[in-house]
Amino acid sequence: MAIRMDGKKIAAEIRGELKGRVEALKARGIEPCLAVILAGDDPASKIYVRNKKRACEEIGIRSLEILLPESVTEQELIEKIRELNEDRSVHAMLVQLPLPRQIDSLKVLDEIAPEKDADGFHVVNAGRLFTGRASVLPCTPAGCMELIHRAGVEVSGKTAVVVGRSNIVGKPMAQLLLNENATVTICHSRTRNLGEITRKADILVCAVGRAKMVTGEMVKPGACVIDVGMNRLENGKVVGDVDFESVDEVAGYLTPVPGGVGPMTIAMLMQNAILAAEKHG
Ligand code: NAP
Ligand code: L37
Repeated sequence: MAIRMDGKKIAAEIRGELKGRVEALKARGIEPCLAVILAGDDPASKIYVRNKKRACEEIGIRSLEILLPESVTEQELIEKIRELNEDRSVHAMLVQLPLPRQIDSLKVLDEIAPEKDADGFHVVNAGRLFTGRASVLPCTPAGCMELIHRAGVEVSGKTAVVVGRSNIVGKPMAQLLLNENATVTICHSRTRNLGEITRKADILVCAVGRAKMVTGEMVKPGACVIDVGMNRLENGKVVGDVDFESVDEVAGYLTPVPGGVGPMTIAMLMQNAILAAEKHG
């Protein structure tokens, strides 16, 4: 059986650590505030936004929830972002993805003032990450790195494989692993012989969105396997991209779903919001 990387527990520890930083800000007269924009009614997004709001409440960050209808126009959304950019009491914001299909996400994300970009998705922050300058890190990849570090898994010199190449998970994940001197391969929907490549990985990160696609025979014995996937089955159960039972037999370290990367994503979001208030409060 693999060692469990308990994101739920580690995220709770991190939130505890962050409370002190919130108190220090409040002592300076700054109440950190995170605005969360949710457009439309994607059911998964609603759950994630609710969990983000709860985490804010727990550690003392003011959260501002902005709900917009599925029919919202790109211009309306951009105007809301500009209003929040101007609002001195708002330190950080995020736009929950996916957005309704009439809206160009990249265009909208680039409207967020880079210093208030809690997700690190603004092109300037992405550019800073990819050119080796300090930057606000995308929450999910940052949470995965934190799990790897806290498990004591070495990264430098290791073979890492990331399955998935989205701007929000796969690409920044690969970059963070590269920054720590892993030898990184990125796989995607056109990759041939996926299993042959994943079997070489000392560190394997799966961010695809296909239930249980990574099975035990695709994993190197002893590998550290991070499951980013969140897939809701017809029976309502949430499972990852990793077939937990078969991979558990082979891997050295494994994250559960739920209770793995999800809570870490939120802990890193809280950290980004606090950092924004510390720097620009
Ligand atoms: P996405 O934008 O849909 O990207 C999925 C990636 O998987 C794409 O790069 C795609 O390749 C690749 N892919 C699709 N089918 C494949 C296959 N058969 N073999 C190999 N690669 C394949 O998704 P995302 O936003 O990165 O999210 C990925 C998963 O993580 C989803 O389940 C999402 O819900 C979850 N997620 C979880 C968290 C968390 O905090 N736990 C946060 C964000 C996302 P192409 O580029 O070639 O299409
Ligand atoms: N800002 N965040 C932003 N933009 C996006 O496009 N996808 C995405 C994003 N991601 C995000 O919010 N991810 C996320 C995923 C899972 C959780 C929270 C955020 C989470 O709370 N997961 C819990 C349980 C969820 C459930 O029961 O469905 C977990 O334990 O994994």
